[in-house]
Amino acid sequence: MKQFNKQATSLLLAAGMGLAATAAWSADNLADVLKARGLSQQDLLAAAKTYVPTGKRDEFVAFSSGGQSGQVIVYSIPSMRILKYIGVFTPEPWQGYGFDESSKKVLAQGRIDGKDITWGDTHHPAISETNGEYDGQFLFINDKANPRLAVIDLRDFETKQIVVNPIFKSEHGGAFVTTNTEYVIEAAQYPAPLENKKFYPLEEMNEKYRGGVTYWKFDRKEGRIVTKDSFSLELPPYWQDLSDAGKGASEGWSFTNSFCSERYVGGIEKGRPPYEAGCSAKDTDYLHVINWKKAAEVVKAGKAKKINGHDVISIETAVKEGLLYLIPEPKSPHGVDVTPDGKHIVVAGKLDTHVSVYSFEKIQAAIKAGKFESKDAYGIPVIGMKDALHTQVSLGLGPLHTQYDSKACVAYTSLYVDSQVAKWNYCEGKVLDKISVHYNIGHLMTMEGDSTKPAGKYLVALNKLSIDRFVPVGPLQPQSHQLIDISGDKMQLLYDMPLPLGEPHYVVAIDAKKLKPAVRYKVGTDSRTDKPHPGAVRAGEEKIVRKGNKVEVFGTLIRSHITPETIDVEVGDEVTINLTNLERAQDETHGFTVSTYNVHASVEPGKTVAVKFKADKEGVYPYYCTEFCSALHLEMMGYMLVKPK
Ligand code: CUK
Ligand code: CUA
Repeated sequence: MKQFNKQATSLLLAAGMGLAATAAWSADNLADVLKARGLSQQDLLAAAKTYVPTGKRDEFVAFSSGGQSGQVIVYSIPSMRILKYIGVFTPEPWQGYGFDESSKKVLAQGRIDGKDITWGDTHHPAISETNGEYDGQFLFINDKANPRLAVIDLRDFETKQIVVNPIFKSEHGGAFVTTNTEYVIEAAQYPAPLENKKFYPLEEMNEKYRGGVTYWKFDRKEGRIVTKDSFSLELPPYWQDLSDAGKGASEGWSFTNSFCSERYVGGIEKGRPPYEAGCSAKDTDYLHVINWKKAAEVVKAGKAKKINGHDVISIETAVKEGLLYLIPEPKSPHGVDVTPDGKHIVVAGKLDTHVSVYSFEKIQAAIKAGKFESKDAYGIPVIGMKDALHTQVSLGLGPLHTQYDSKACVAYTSLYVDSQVAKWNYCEGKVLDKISVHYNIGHLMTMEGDSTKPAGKYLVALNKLSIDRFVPVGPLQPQSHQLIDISGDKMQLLYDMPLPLGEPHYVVAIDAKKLKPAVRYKVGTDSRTDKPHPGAVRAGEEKIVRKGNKVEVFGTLIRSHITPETIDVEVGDEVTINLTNLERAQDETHGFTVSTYNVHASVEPGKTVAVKFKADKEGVYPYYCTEFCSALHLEMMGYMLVKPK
């Protein structure tokens, strides 16, 4: 603390003296500003640690789940400046996502049972990894409500693919990637019949309802998930929760928590206790320990069954092949987080004050020796808790999630009920420090903190409540992200950022230098397929082609002109307008819309986009560029003339 005050004071003095020497205005004197704004030396130090002056850039880039918005929010650290929203499961007008033809096709991949689903409940983003380290190439995120997974390419920060889980009805334990992004993992949440073809009453949960884990095969070269090479493991109707992939020592394995292994059938209307009571009756639930590498071989050997056209390893096969084990874990846990070296698996208690640190070595020894304390109701071998535990540490009320530091053995765990972050040593099992956060922290995140090489430095607390932190904006308040300095022995709170788009369950942050985003597309690219767009034309080749009642425009955009300038159609015509942005200059995006036809395109340099609609009403419709791109931006327009038939 002494050291800290000395630093702050010298900073204050240095800055104050510099200003005093050049400016006579009292308002420009640092000491006066501090006084006028009621700021302390500690505030000044926090500001100096987070302020990024104009022209300078942040050190880390964070990808936050957008929660109920179904989007991803990108911000940078330590300034906490928001850089971008990425439309994922939800239309996003600025990017034309859901308003142009190519992006509509991406959203349509997320149709379920023939229904368009244009919202999502995003929970867990995951950055692609090489050798367990973030490589900055791709981002994955799950949708809990409508079990889906999305692939975002970090060359252009665009959503490229949505896959629908063929057997789950909700999923939560994902997205987490294996060490070289061979697979993207997601686990079910609320059990349901896997086929989903037939009704079964809740009373038949034990027999007919199932959970599971899906391993989506990722083709890095194509940047897409290959559904036919993906598979799932059937699991009992224990309500699976968070998962993590093994790494280092535990590479080839994955871990999935559960709650409600009671398989409780509600509820009050049937004279039984409600779910929250019935699901917490037992003292322990099960950690699922899965050998996914071996599971992939079992699928290759043809031992999986097909459910809805998807390879599923039955519980019976998984047990026979030695793929699946259970370990008791204290009552209704939440997060499971593998340590950077892969040797330990940390399970946070939620309804128990402890974090339980399991040893992968001990788990393997028990498996090798065939030392199991019992089998569960589905015949899965159960390893004794004592035979697998390294240590247990009582941290406080409501431990939820754990992240790691660059310092050996140092972990941070969120305490939801206590509204605190606990810093602790998982090797020796002791608490090192605690800091209060405002309020009810869910996840927390350290820089690259779930990789094999955490970068340390900063921690972000993702708080569920922000009461009294920001200017009130009505009953629905923003979430809050609090930036904490973890470089010293004591944690220091630096900054509060409101996050106004949804509940950002989880965030991942990567060293900004690892990201290599493009500045423009190769001319004529369809950004959603990464392939040449069939509607692309070069300057001078613009044309309008009419076939029956189909009118197709092949146009271009360049400052400050839309070619063609007029489009003549007849009522009832189906109109497709392809537009290629011919700009070479960086950041010279043009937008495009046609009055009242609910279409919008964002056309970045090199991109080709198509919008499509039926010209169903006679009249005069201006179209124009929606980005203020030059002094003649307002002149960048044209007319669509819809004549009567
Ligand atoms: S969950 Cu939200 S606080 Cu979906 Cu990872 Cu724990
Ligand atoms: Cu192009 Cu405005």
